[in-house]
Amino acid sequence: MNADRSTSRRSYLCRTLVLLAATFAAHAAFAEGPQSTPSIFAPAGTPAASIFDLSLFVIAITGGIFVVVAGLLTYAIVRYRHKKGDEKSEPAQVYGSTQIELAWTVVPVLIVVVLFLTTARLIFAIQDAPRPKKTLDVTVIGHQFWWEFHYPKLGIVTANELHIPVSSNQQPQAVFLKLYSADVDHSFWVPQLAGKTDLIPNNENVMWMDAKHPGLYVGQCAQFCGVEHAKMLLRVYADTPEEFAAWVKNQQQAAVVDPQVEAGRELFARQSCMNCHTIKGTPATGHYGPDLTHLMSRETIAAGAAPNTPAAMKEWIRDPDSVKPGALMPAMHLTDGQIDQLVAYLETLH
Ligand code: HEC
Ligand SMILES: [Cu+2]
Repeated sequence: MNADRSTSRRSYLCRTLVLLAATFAAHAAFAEGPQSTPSIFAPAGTPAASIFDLSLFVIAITGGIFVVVAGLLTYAIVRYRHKKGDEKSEPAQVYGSTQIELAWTVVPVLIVVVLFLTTARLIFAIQDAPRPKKTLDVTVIGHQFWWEFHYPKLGIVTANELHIPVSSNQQPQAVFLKLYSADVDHSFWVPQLAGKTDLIPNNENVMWMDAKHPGLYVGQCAQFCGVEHAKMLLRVYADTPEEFAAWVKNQQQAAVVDPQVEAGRELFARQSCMNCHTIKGTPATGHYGPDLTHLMSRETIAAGAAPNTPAAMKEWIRDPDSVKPGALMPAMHLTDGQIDQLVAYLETLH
């Protein structure tokens, strides 16, 4: 009997250890760099890593509760199931027990308090983290259904694809974001780097993040903001210091002026494109849509709804709604020839 019990206890311990090891192996396998889909299981930044650790703690506690409750339930179902010859007898009738009721009230309250305190402590720890010496400031403005990024100290404006320098032990680097909205609530979420933060009209929110491995981190708007919310994707590129410096240098230039695409440039100014889009160094200074000065430095268009290829661009200009239903750029009813000229022009904006 005793021997039996200790073997089962040992096999239970074994299984728990295997499970834990598997969790950590998965963690380690994931932890190396960016994933192709948003993932909370592969933290690559300081805030994301502490959130991941907290979520393991929460899963352990709630998993423990699940095992106890499901175990007792299974035991009760099996042990007290209907048996032949039982028809006459009645189970013991219990009318209230102060002890049991106290236990199942106090214990859950304590558990909830522990979860609440650990979560609140982590939120404040992340928010109040000391600022490292090297920081990058970025202002993020949420729009239906795209992201506007300003780098106030660098004089850069871009959209949907955020470039940040990678953070290493030798050169720790953090990015501080100020978040605003031009219309409705949005939420900035790149799960491998940091937690969610909402962008709220007439309100400033702040958050910070760092990226420990170079590469592309994907995310998305995490707050329903209208018809095209699902295609309001986010891309954060963690560049090596050299890549980042080159990117900054290019973004600071005015738009390329290529005489070969004069027709397209004129068309852009004549159609109302320029009322909604800025192209630095040209009369186009609209702010309703993304800055197109360095459009070709982006890998996607329309907040990740399509790849940045000439074909997708043509389709986008012909009928934005067919690429991204509900997009707030109108179809301009242009001829194929005009669209070709416009795209030829846009393709020069490196
Ligand atoms: C009424 C304002 C408006 C006008 C006019 C307009 N656009 Fe747009 N444009 C937008 C908005 C808003 C977006 C972002 C849509 C989204 O991603 O949901 C956009 C996105 C784009 C993009 C993708 C940019 C990126 O980085 O994702 C291109 C390219 C573009 N417009 C080109 C044009 C051209 C060319 C014209 C003229 C034929 C034009 N737009 C006219 C509002 C406008
Ligand atoms: Cu949104």
